[in-house]
Amino acid sequence: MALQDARDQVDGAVTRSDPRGLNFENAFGGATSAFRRQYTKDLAGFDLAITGVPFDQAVTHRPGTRFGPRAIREASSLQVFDPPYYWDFSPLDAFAIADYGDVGFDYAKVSDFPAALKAHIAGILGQGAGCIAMGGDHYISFPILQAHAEKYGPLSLIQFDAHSDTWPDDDMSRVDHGTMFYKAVKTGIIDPTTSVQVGIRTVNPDTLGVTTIDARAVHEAAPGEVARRIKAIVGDRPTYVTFDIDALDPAFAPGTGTPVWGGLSSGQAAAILRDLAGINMIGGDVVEVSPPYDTTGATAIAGAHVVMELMCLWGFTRR
Ligand SMILES: [Mn+2]
Repeated sequence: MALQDARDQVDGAVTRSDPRGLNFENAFGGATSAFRRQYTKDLAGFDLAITGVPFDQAVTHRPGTRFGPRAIREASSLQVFDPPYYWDFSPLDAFAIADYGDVGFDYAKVSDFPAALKAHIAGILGQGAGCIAMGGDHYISFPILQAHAEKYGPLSLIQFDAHSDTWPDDDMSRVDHGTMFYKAVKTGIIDPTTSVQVGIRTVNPDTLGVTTIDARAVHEAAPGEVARRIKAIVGDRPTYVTFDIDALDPAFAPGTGTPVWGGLSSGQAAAILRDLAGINMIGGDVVEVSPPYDTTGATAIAGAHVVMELMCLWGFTRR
C-alpha cells in the first residue's frame, strides 16, 4: 500500500466500501470502531458482528468496565495493519466483520438490562451473523449465553477467569458478576460436563461439575498441553468462549475490578488461545477491562488482542 493511499484512507469506520480487508489509516486518528470495521446495524452480507456492552452495575468491588468497549475499540486500531501472528489467515481479510455498536439500555433501570442485552444479541444472531461481545463486567455473559443457547441449544463453555463465577443465586434474579454461570448451569444453557474454567485462583468448593484447570495447573504445563486438555473436554460441541481479562495476572492486565495475583501471562494466554484452533466456537466475549485502573493502557491492548484471537478461533473452521 502506497503512503498516498494511506493518507487518503480516513475514518474507515464510516467510509470503507469493502467490509473485508486490513486498514492503513493513522492508528492515532479517525473514528475508532472495533478493528476499523464498518459501523452498521444492518448485517446483510456480514459474517460476524462485534458489539460493545458498556455495563458495570453487577460488580462486587470496583466499577469502571462501562468504559471497556470504548478503550478496546481504540486499542484495536493497532491491530489492523497486519495479519495476526501465529495464524495462517486474517479474519479481517477472510470475513465481512461489522462493528454493531453498543447495546442500548437505561442505566437507571438495571432490572431491565438483562432482557435488553438478550434481545440485542438475538438481533445479531437473527440476522445470521456470529457475535463477539466486549464488556462490561462479566454478568453480561449470562444474557448473551441465553441468546446463543436459544439458537444452538445447550453449550459447552470455555471460561478464562481468576474466579469461578458459580456462586449460588438464591432466587435466580441477581444481576451479579459472580453468579451467572451458576444460573447458566442450573437453567441448562451450559453443559457443565463438557465445560472448563482456566486460570482459576480463588476458592469455590462447588464447581457444579465444571472441570477446573487452575492457574497453577496452567503454570506447570506447556500452553499446548493446556489447550489439548481444553479441547478434549469440549470436543466438537457448540462452544462459547468467555475471557475475563482477570485471568491474566495483574502484571499484564492491571485494569480490572477484582485482580488476583498468580495469574496467566499474556504469552501463556496467546499460545493457549492459538492452540484451541479447531474448536466449534459459536460466540464469545472479553469482559472486565476497566480503563480507570488501566494506567498504561496495557489491559485494553490485551483485551483487543483477545478479541482478535476470538475472531481467529471463530473463523478458523469457517474459512
Ligand atoms: Mn469473571
